[in-house]
Order: sequence, then C-alpha cells, then structure tokens
Amino acid sequence: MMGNSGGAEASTADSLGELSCLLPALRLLTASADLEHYGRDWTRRWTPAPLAIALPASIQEVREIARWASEHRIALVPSGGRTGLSGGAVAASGEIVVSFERMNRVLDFNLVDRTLTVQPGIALEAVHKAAAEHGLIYPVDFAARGSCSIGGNISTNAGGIRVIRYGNTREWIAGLKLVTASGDLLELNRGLIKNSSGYDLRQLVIGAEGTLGFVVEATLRLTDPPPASQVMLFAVPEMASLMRVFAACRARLKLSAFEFFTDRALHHVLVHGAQKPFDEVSPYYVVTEFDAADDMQQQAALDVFEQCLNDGLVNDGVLSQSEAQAAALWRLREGITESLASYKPYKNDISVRISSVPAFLDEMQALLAREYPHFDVVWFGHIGDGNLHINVLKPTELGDADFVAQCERVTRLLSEVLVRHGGSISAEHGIGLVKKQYLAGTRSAEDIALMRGVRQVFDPQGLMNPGKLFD
Ligand code: 2HG
Ligand code: ZN
Repeated sequence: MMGNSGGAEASTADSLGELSCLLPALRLLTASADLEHYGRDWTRRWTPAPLAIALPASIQEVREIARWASEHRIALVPSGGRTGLSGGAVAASGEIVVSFERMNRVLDFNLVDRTLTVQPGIALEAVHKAAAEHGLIYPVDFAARGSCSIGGNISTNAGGIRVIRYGNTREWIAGLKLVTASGDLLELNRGLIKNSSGYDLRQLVIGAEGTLGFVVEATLRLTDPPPASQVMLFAVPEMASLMRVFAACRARLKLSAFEFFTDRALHHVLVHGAQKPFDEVSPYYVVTEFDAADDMQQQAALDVFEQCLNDGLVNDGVLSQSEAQAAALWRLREGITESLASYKPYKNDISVRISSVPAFLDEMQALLAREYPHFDVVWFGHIGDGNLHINVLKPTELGDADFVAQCERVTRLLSEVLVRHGGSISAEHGIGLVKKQYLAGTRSAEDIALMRGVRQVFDPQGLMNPGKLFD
C-alpha cells in the first residue's frame, strides 16, 4: 500500500500496530488535531491527511520506521519546523509524517575542526546560539530562524539574507548522516574538508527535499564572527536604479546583505506595527548591511550615500547608529512575510544571475502589471543575489481555487521570461508540491530524467516524500 489508496483500513491499523510492537517506545500520534498540525507547512493550499505522526528519538528508530514502511509500502514525509513555502513537508495522502521534533540536540562541538554536530530537528536559532557559545557563527540566517529546523534547511538548501557573503546552506554542511528508504545508514563526507573520492552524495542530498532519505544528523561548519556592522536603508525612486545602488555599495563597502522591497511591502509591514522610516513614500527601498568596524568603513558608507544622492539614485537614506536601530531597519524587510500571511499570498521565489537582474526586472514588471492589473502584488527579496520573491495577495472576494488558477497561469508566463534570462523557478524555497508543474520550464528534460534516475536508485519504491519535486 502506498499512502491510503487501495489499503483496507484494517490492514492499515494492523501495520501501525505492528510498528508499535516493533518500537514500543516510539511516539506515534493519530489524533485529528495532530494529523492536521503535522500534516501541513506554511502553505495552506492542501488539506492535511496523514495516516499517523511518528516522533522518533534516535537514528535507530528512524531506521526501523524506514524498514517497516518499505515492507508495507507506506509513504513517508520527513518533517522539521514546517515553515516551508512550497509544500515540501505537506502530508495530504495517508503518509506517515516522521517529525524530528524530538531529535533536536547539539551532539558535539569540535574546536579544531570548527564544526557543530546536530540532530536534524534543532531550530536554526538554536544552532546560532550554540555556535555563539564557542565564539563562532553559523552564518546562514533568515526570518524563520526561530521555527525552522536545520534538517529542513538542508533539504531545501535554504538561503536567506547573508547569501551574498556566505552562500547557501550547501556551503556549510561538512557531513551528513542519511537513513535511506530501505533503512540503511550512510555517513556522507564525515566532516572532511578535502575528499576527492567519487560522487559527493552529501551534495545530492542537500536540496533533495527529503526524496532521497532522512537527514538524521548534520555536521555544520562554523566560522569567525564578522566585524561590527551597520545597516543602511535607502529610498530608491526608480527600479532601474536598484542595481546601480548595488554596484555603488559593492564597490566601496564589504557587504553582508543587500535586500530590497517595494512600497507595497512597506505598506504591509507598517500596518503590522513597524516604524515608518521616511516621511515621503518611495516606490523601492534597499536594506544593506556592511562591515563598519572603524571610522574609515563608516565614512565609506556616508560617502556611498552621498554619491548615490548626487547621482539621483536615491532620495533619502538612514544609517543605523545602534543595534536597536539596525534591528528596526531589518524588521522592515524581515517582517514582510508575516505581514502578508493573512492574505494567503501566492508566492514566487525566482532567481537570475546578478548581471541579468536589470533586464529581467523590466520584463517581469511589465508582465506583472499586464497580468495582475487589479491584484496587490508585493515584491521584495535578495536582489544582491539575483533572487526575488513575488507575493500576490488574494482579494477577499475571490475564491481560493480561482485565485490559484489565475496565479498559476501567470507563473507559466513568468517561467517563460525566466527561461529567456537563464533563471530558476525556485531560488531557495524548493519545488515541493507548489512548483513541480514548472520544473520542466527551467530544468532541461535531460536534467529531470537524471534526477528521476537518482531518485530511483536511492528509493526504488518511491516512498520518500512522494509527489514532491516531481510525480
Ligand atoms: C524571505 O526572504 C523568505 O523573507 C520568505 O524567503 C519569502 O514570503 C516570501 O515569499
Ligand atoms: Zn528569501
């Protein structure tokens, strides 16, 4: 039986009973509130309908669950903080959700290797704290830090606000333990810095969205904390100036973030309680963070601002003078997702090369203006990495299905624009259920055939997170 389909209820109950006998200490939840809670992520499009929720406490239990599921052909959905935006952790077809909530500890810190070994259910923020206790940092960071888990970050190759300096999650994984669909335990790369011994399976697993097995342990690289920084917010009058401001900042400052948002995004975070930064409204805003350890670096920031002002690239600017001010400026950018959540936004998370951003933005803006004339369309994102987030807000009078259908039609058109500019339909949120119909737009048929082949080798029965990434 795969999922619920075709399986008689009695045999399902028997199988679950067998799992309980096999692992008497395993926490197994079947109450409807639990099925709903663990069956969904931050997307709200699918009705959660898992068979049960397993909360293993050890790698051994995960291996037993996988073996049992493989024998009974039951689908498994790995589950972390479920903050994903692509439906990668949704369980809507009688699967067993394997939540790593109880496997959330730091296992080891190695000063010589500068690594932290953790269980997959640990929250990103707890990783940050653990690294700080040793005077180091784990530099991947984004707004969901308090609730997302490292296992989920690995499964989507999560990016965030400091990719411009540190890269994505992929750069920071020194080793992984993986439990495969058949219950085997693989140790991938074992924390090595240099390892030229064939295919790097660790890197295949990162970004695989749980389709190649369960990440049950991760060894994370840590690094030195950055020097003191400052945050600057610019009001930008024209879209065409955004990347010119980026060039001016990058030429003089050591950037650790370069983000942007529109007036619509600012409107929503202000309604949500953030502080208004300027008296006048501008169509675009940039938040940038950079090293400001000494007078020279601080002066360079003022010079950049003046130069941008003189060149007409910005209308106004504010430079943080304290950590509290820096946090208030960051809130304008980091609070956007939460401020929009009640509108059930339809989300795009797209990327192009940095050099293609200006031409892509022109086409994208024309497309959005043409196709969404009456919708509130909010865009923002990691423009310094070529990654834009588009959130289309659902008008209250429009039904969910009609709204999604309209947005999917526009996403097909957007996908064509992305192809012309060599971009990707998912930059950092993953494909999941939401974007699998567009995968063939920005990945070639040969790419996808090879990905399917890899999946087949790891999981011949297709039990690991089925329906995610591709059918
Ligand atoms: C961000 O950059 C996140 O804030 C969420 O990736 C983006 O809500 C979104 O579309
Ligand atoms: Zn983002």
